[in-house]
Amino acid sequence: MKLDRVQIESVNKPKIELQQKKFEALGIDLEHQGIEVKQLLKKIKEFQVAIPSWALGAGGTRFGRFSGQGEPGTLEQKIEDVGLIHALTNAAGSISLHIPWDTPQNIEEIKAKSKSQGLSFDAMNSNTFQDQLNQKHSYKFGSLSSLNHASREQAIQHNIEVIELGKKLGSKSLTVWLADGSNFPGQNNFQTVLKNTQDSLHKIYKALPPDWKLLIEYKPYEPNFYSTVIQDWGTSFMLANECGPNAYTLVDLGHHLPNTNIEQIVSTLMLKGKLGGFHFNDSKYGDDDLTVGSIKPYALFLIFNELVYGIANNPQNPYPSWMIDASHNIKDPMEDLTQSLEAILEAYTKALLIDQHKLKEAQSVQDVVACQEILQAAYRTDVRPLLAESRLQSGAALDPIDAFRKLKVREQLVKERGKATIASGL
Ligand SMILES: [Mn+2]
Repeated sequence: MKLDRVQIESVNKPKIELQQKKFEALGIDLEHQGIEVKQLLKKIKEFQVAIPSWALGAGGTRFGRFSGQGEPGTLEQKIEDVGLIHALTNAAGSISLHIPWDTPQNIEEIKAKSKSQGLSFDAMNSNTFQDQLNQKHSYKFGSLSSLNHASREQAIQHNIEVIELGKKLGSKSLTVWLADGSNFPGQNNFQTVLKNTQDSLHKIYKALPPDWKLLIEYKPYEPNFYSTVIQDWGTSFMLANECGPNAYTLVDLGHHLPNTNIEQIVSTLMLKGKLGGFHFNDSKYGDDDLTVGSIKPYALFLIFNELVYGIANNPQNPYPSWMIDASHNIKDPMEDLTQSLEAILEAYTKALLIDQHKLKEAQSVQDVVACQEILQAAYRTDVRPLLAESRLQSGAALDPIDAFRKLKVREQLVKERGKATIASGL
């Protein structure tokens, strides 16, 4: 299924008049503050977030999974779903593949399919956190950190194969997330498993093309509950430094202990030129993988403040890769992803409104009240008419969720695919 512009225009039409009034009013306010609306719109249009291939079906917990209907059963259908989200939002211009769940059978066909939907291939994701059918050596007690040399070598080889596949697809980065760690004190020698991981990552890094990035993700717990080998940004940063200049830290919002100051981590990594990528989601307690912006939208805005500052002031840091890494247990995954995209763009746009010059001035005279006023003036601005305008100018939907429902996208997918299809993934 594909949406054409005429269909999207038909649902936009009744909303255009009111949208124009709202956009005009906001524009007057912003221009009055010295903000160039045209420039702002350009930045919003350019901001693209990758959708992972495992996010198009219903997620689940270890207690169960409740399937939706019309889920994409093949990689082609997953690409189609991302294409539909992109057509409605103009914000999801790439797909991030998980190997082996979504290994393409025919590379040229998959490339043509994604091109026809206006999509490119973002980071490749390896998987050494579970055993695959007929796999020779188990990852039960670790992969890149394993004490078993054969398991370790197999995991390294898998990552190298994922790079080779990514090269054919036109991807430019490999994301490594390890489940390695221990469930009980005494189970692992911390130094041994860290050293093994370092050696393994180094071998993978050596197989990386010179224009690629190696993104090292960290997480403090789960599925191992006593320790994980790459537990925090410091460990990831250290391993990235040891690998070389093209290895970076990847921040996943859900991979922190409660109340961690994530914006400060972002700031530190960008100063050191080592923030390579970002996984968006939201959480109340742990790695809840909820819709972006559904729990802590102000924290997301503060993180974007640091990202925007870093992009403008840290040429030593490459432009980060953006991806949504959430799980959709009870909502329609496509609607849920659309909500996440809106929250990301809202936080980004609000961060762009911060008067950095005034903020620096207020900081220099320790005017704490003014500092807060400056941040919150940006945060309290309703930027939704700007986001809608950016979509309108790009041929996307003024209100993507409303359009998704009015154009009966899910109903059509159910007709095409049936009720009982199941997407591979988490
Ligand atoms: Mn992640």
